[in-house]
Amino acid sequence: SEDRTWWKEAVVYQIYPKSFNDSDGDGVGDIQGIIDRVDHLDDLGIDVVWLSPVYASPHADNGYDISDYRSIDDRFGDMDDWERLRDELHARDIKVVMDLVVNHTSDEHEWFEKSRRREDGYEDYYYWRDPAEDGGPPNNWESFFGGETWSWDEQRQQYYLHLFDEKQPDLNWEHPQVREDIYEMMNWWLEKGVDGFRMDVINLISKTRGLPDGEAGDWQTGVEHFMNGPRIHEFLQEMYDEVLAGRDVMTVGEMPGVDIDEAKQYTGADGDGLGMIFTFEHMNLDHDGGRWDLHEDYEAWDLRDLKEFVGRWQRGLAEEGWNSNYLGNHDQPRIVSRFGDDGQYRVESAKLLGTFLLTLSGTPYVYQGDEIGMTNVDWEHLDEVVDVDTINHVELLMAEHDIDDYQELRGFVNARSRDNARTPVQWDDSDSAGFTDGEPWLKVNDNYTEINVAADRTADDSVFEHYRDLVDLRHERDVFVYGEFEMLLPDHEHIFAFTQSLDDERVLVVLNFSDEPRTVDLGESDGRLLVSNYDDPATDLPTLTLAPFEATVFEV
Ligand code: TEU
Repeated sequence: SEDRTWWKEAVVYQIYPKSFNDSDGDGVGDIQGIIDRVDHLDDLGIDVVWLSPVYASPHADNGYDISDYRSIDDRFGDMDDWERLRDELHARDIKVVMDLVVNHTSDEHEWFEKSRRREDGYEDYYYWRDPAEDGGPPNNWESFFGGETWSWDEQRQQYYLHLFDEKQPDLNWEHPQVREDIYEMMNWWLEKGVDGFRMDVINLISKTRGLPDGEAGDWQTGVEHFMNGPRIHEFLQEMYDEVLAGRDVMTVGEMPGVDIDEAKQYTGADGDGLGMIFTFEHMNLDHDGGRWDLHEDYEAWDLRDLKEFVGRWQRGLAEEGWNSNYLGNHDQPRIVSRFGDDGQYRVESAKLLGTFLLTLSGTPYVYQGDEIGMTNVDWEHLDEVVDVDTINHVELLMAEHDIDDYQELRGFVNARSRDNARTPVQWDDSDSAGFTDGEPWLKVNDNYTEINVAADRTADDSVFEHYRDLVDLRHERDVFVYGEFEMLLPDHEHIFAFTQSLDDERVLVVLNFSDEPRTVDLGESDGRLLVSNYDDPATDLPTLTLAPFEATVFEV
């Protein structure tokens, strides 16, 4: 982390294209819709856009099931649109990072179609197996979306492996030609001017040879055979040599089930050549086993666990590797509903979370809509939900717990569903929140008349403006990017306080993660206020009385 580079200093903004902005009234967001809103991004001051998949896809998983890596889906536009978007972003000094989904393709990809016909050269592009002796699936691995990881193919008369949906068959990375095809495709996109890749579940691409049964445990059965598998480092190093070496690009590997030592292998100086990874530890704070394990208190989490996690990773990658910081994305509930208060203190807590995200060392990722404090949704009926992960898990839970009325699970779904983050961005208070002139593909949150970009940006206490100020501050002061993190009050249940130091600069961040006033002694006697989310901030160091969800940053 001693080497300074643009992507370490960048603030990344994630766009989920289906839900961002619709320009043609078909109810689905599109690339022209993004172009129409590029100034919103520019005003926020972000440096990089990570675009969730826009490639040709049947959308069984909203584009994470790709049928052609080299074309743009009709829903979103065409390659000319994409090139115009690239140019509009580049003209504003904003880089564009594409989602790279290469653990699996769609079953409608021509490779899969050739493979199921056993066409010459394509027989082994995927994991095909005969049934087990009892006629059932070849092993006991469980899917991320619940249920089995094997589906029967009538045409080929064999099972194929899918760690996600049955329409997302896993590519066989053992086959050298598969890897060559992927590297060639990556090079093709880099030559078109993309500035990097976010690599979808990239630590799942190597599976234990022979695909043996997994041990049943707290998590999905089989993870020990497909997370950080035996050839993962070899494959990533090869990708580095074939594609990334010598190019000034940003890479971030999405990696469920990774610890700090592994993170160093993936991103460290003598590692595999990735820039950074997304870890999931903090996404598991509100559940023990799987996120869909039904238990009481499914919304409860403990700030001390978050502190333990953040402290460990901030320090763990301080010398080697690099942190990427996120609180939410398109797979998670809305951050203000999960970690803040989406009622009385929505504005304050949305700003507190922004303060937190943008003052940690590492590269921060802002998810669309969080810059105005968008919230979770009430999923009144299951037929309002589109997400395959939610629907599958609800069906499994109903069977497993003998539930026949969705209403018994509604609260749990409201807390967990990925669709919370996928509702259309609320631009203004007109019909469908200004997202579309048509019928939106997923319902708009009812609160759009109150919570929307137009209203927020004209309000005195704008969440957007708070984010923008923090982005500016981060650009001005390297201490927020490269600082050395030190936790204060590690055992406090409600206050998250830390300092960052770099050379002779030091900053103190104090966050009250509760809906009550809290008084703390920080042991710092002098400080100049840099940021606050209240009009009358607490500034009397060393003892501060913080209002509910008050967030304060000092130079000390
Ligand atoms: O997500 C992978 C992942 O591990 C999860 O966040 C997953 O969505 C969750 O565990 C389901 O319960 C990535 C993408 O971000 C996600 O949108 C895709 O659905 C998935 O890979 C498959 O491509």
